[in-house]
Amino acid sequence: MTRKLQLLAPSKHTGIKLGKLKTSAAGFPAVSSSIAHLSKELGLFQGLKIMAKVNQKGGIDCPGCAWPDPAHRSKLGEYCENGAKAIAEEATTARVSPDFFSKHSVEELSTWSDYELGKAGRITHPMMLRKGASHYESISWDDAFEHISQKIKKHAPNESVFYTSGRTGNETAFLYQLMVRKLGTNNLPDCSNMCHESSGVGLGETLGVGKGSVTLRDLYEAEVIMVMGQNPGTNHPRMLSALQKCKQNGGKIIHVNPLPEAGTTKFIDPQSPLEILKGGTKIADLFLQVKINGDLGLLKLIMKGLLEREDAGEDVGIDHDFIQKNTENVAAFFADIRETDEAKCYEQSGLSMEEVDACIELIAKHQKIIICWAMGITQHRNGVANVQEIVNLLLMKGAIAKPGAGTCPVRGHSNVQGDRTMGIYEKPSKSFLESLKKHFKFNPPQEHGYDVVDSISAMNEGKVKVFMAMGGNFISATPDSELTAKAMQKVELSVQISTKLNRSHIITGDEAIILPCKSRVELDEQGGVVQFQSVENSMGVVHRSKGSFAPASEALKSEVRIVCELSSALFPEEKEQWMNWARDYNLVRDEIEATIPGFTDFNRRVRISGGFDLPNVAREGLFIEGKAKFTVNALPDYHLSEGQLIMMTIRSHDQYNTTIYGLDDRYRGIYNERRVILMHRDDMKERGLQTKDIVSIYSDFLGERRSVHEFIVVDFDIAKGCCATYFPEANALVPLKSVAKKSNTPASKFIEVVVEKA
Ligand SMILES: Nc1nc2c(c(=O)[nH]1)N[C@H]1C(S)=C(S)[C@@H](COP(=O)(O)OP(=O)(O)OC[C@H]3O[C@@H](n4cnc5c(=O)[nH]c(N)nc54)[C@H](O)[C@@H]3O)O[C@H]1N2
Ligand SMILES: Nc1nc2c(c(=O)[nH]1)N[C@H]1C(S)=C(S)[C@@H](COP(=O)(O)OP(=O)(O)OC[C@H]3O[C@@H](n4cnc5c(=O)[nH]c(N)nc54)[C@H](O)[C@@H]3O)O[C@H]1N2
Ligand SMILES: [Mo]
Repeated sequence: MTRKLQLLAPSKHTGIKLGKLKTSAAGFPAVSSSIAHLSKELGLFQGLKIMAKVNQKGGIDCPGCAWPDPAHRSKLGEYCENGAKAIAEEATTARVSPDFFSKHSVEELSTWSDYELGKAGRITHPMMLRKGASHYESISWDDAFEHISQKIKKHAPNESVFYTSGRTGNETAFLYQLMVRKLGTNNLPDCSNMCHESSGVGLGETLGVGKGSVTLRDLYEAEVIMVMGQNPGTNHPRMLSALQKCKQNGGKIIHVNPLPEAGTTKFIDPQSPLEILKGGTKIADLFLQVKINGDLGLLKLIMKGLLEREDAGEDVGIDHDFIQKNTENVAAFFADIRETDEAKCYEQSGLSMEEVDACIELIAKHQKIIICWAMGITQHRNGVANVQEIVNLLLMKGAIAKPGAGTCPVRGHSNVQGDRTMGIYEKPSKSFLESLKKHFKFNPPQEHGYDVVDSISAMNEGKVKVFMAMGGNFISATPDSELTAKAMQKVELSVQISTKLNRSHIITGDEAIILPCKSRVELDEQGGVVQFQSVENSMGVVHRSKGSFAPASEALKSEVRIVCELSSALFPEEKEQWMNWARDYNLVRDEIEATIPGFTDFNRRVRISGGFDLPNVAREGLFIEGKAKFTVNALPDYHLSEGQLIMMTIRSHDQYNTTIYGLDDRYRGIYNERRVILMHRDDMKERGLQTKDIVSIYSDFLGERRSVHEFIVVDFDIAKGCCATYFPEANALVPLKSVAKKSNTPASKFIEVVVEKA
């Protein structure tokens, strides 16, 4: 029997309600919303008890975003509304037990939305979906490991793919990549491939390190912070306190976004009663409502403006000393900027001369400049070029490797940066492999592996037999949902190590296994001793994360133990070694110290309150071979045909990636509905559309057409010519081959679409 699954999430509506666009973030509504989510999932008392431990030194690292913790922590718990939701989601009392699976067939579950699947609760036991079966059945841990290891060993190493999502702790990540490389493949795609890969590549090539250069203190001291392509009020709410501190110290904030996001307009610190009474701090001094992908044009206009003002005798703070001592390729760069096609820059950015001049003025007058960015910059075909133009501007001003200045790519998942440091990377460096070889005495594979997009293509071509995921939701998070679903169905066995149910447990290979794991908030006891893992935040600080709550089910294993027991099945002759690691994570940290630079004295330093900093050449001004590189980047090359709009896929206030906490997007005033498309009034008028009309959206790319239906139009303050839908509902429109040059990141923020009334 073959299963007849619904490949795309259902398109049913949930009953839209529209409110007003909010102009401030956090404050009382954020506090009450956190409490509501916590009470619903786990009861008020338990909820508040957990929150008091989040992001305290030695406590639980918030599984939400990767924003760093301040030196002085709030007594109320250093958390935000969306951190509270992330924790409520994992600490929920709802359970997905073997009984649940016997009641619901996978065919039935394929008609549930991501929201409904997630709300079903925590998975309690290992489960297996046998070939042709309609329901998952229980399987013992030992049988599961044996079955997976037999399947993996049956095929060539490169016929297996091992995905990682960025919530995985360092110790798990290190052992997981070691297991994979011992098997003989570098097929280690991760969520970073879809996220900040463009930042990693762009920064690595120019500054010598694929990470940001600033610390929290730098943000407080900066004179100008540009926030580009980022929605901190929703996705990094604790960043708003840092922006607020910068403002209180006299700093200026420039917000570049096609949408006027609430948190960047005004912030009311929920942990400060005084702030709530005062009505908060105005955050952005200048809001530049760029068109989608107009950032490169804007940056070029700023840099050209600086050069021209200097030619006219004005002091605009171009740091020629710094440039001469620390950089190369400046001549070619200046020549390119001078030749910039201004008209095209204005057209692509959609900004006026007055707006750009106001921005140049702020940049010209200050030297301590930080640029922060996230997905609005990286998820473009020219994502790497965007990042490199940001670097160019900072280098021009000498605004790097100095207090109050530098690069700040704001990371997503709480340990996505740490996972990379641990070797979760399909293109490992020669030195990393050499270090593994020397220490573990085996020959790691040299050939690069598949990233996310290449994995999907390989699956589609039938080249992948086993797919395994350490967390995440590959099916919903990846582009081209229908193609990806079909590709996954060509795999023989798919394995998910997960906390909660999602579409990747439903759209599977011929056979599927679910290995349920403990979450970060839960107590992890091994050999009678409570263990902790370490994580690295967005600013390169490594610190502990220790859970303390009773696990959702007694049958759960920790991620470290799952990797070690599977490895024992794969490499029986090494069983003793792997089981020692499973019993004592200190021993894993010793291996990390022995193989990865920057982890000297790891076991001692990780226990220091607040953790320790990893070395960072860009922060220290050392760069590659001593020089930072200016680069020449072309303007984005696109041409919209008649009637086309540019669409971005973004997060609502009530979701964590593919985990949907609720159906509201409070700051944007959209309630109880996710199948919406935000449009500019003029674009609606041109198409004869009104708010609440139902439309189909078509994406045309390289002669192929993709479509989604039953989306509800919402009149919104968005840059003209642009529209927005939520991720993952609109992922079916993102063409697999529309990717960033060099980083291969899906261009989820730039989809050429046509919108038609249904
Ligand atoms: N609560 C919560 N927190 C999260 C997440 C979550 O889903 N929920 N996800 C985590 C992860 S993995 C990540 S990567 C981060 C994501 O954090 P963000 O990058 O803030 O998330 P997105 O919703 O993708 O928002 C992108 C922002 O860029 C803007 N934008 C889109 N295109 C452009 C453009 O071309 N130019 C400019 N200037 N702006 C543009 C959008 O309007 C939006 O404000 O957040 C992390 N934190
Ligand atoms: N169109 C579009 N697509 C996008 C994006 C976009 O902006 N637009 N953003 C991209 C980005 S930035 C990212 S990072 C990716 C995210 O891609 P993923 O990281 O793959 O997706 P998540 O939704 O974060 O994964 C959620 C699942 O992780 C599991 N999980 C949660 N906690 C744990 C844990 O502690 N351990 C384990 N083992 N499992 C756990 C749960 O089962 C949960 O359902 O999506 C990308 N896709
Ligand atoms: Mo991300």
